[in-house]
Amino acid sequence: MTKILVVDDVEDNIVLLTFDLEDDGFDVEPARSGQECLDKVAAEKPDMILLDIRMPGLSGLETLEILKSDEATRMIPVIMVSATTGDQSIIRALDLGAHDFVSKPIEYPVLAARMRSALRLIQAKRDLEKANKELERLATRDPLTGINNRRSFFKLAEAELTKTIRHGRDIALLMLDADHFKMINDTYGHAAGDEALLTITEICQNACRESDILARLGGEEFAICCPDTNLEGAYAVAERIRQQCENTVIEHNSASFGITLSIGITTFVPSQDKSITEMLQRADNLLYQAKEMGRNRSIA
Ligand code: GH3
Ligand code: MG
Ligand code: MG
Ligand code: MG
Repeated sequence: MTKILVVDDVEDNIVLLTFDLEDDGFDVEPARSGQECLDKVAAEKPDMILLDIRMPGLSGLETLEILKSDEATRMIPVIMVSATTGDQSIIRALDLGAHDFVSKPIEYPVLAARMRSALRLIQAKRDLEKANKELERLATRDPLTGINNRRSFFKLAEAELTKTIRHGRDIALLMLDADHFKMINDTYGHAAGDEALLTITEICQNACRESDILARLGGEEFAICCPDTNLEGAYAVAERIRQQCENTVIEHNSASFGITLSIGITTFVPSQDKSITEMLQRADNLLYQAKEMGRNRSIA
């Protein structure tokens, strides 16, 4: 239900408006002053505010200015209610970000039409925000696991590396690859393989800090960038993940099987590394060694 905060210092005005608004199916919340409006806006999260201009204490304009300067309330559409048609403060109100205005005495059908217009606008804005979020997700996330994709990994890890270099701190990189993954697909089917990728993702997520950047680089290859982490710390993370995988049984349909990981670990070498690419190359070489040495191991 659409919630409307009706702000007016005169009780009769609130009562009359509430009657019409509720008749139209709106949920009405009254406020008898600018201050009460500000207090209620946080708690009630109205979809729209009808704001009287002339009020003792905080005026409608002052209230509007506060609403529009606060990130949390800026987007709520405000329709000003002015005492007379020639009210100069209407211009000020529109400049401050009011969506629209109506004059007293209120002709309810006109107000209702203006409210519908404001609600259409706010809906369009919401749809746009949602579409933008979805685009952002598609561009940065791996569709199967929901973690960062390769592109997002490089972007985030490069930014982290720049920060680390500036502050002379540590940064570590892990490269992980599932062992004999082709065999899992061939034996249990592709869907079981996908299930294994989800299990690996979850194990990595649980082993990581909030500040670590976890990504699926492609296929059955994952990478983790760990800021403020030295080789010892990174090795501990790798081993935690590797052992957890080794000890996890994956169930898919009636099959149950295990999965192991080979992991290459490296830290930033100032004399060699210009970017994440060099670090990743080194981690990949170490990963290859781990495979050569019999898989299911971490090599730093
Ligand atoms: P190794 O131990 O040397 O890493 O052997 P491997 O079989 O894991 O390596 P290989 O690169 O030969 O095979 C990787 C397999 O991963 C082949 C491919 O079909 C599978 N794969 C890649 N992406 C996906 C995916 O999204 N889902 C599933 N189920 N399998 C995938
Ligand atoms: Mg008034
Ligand atoms: Mg593999
Ligand atoms: Mg691979």
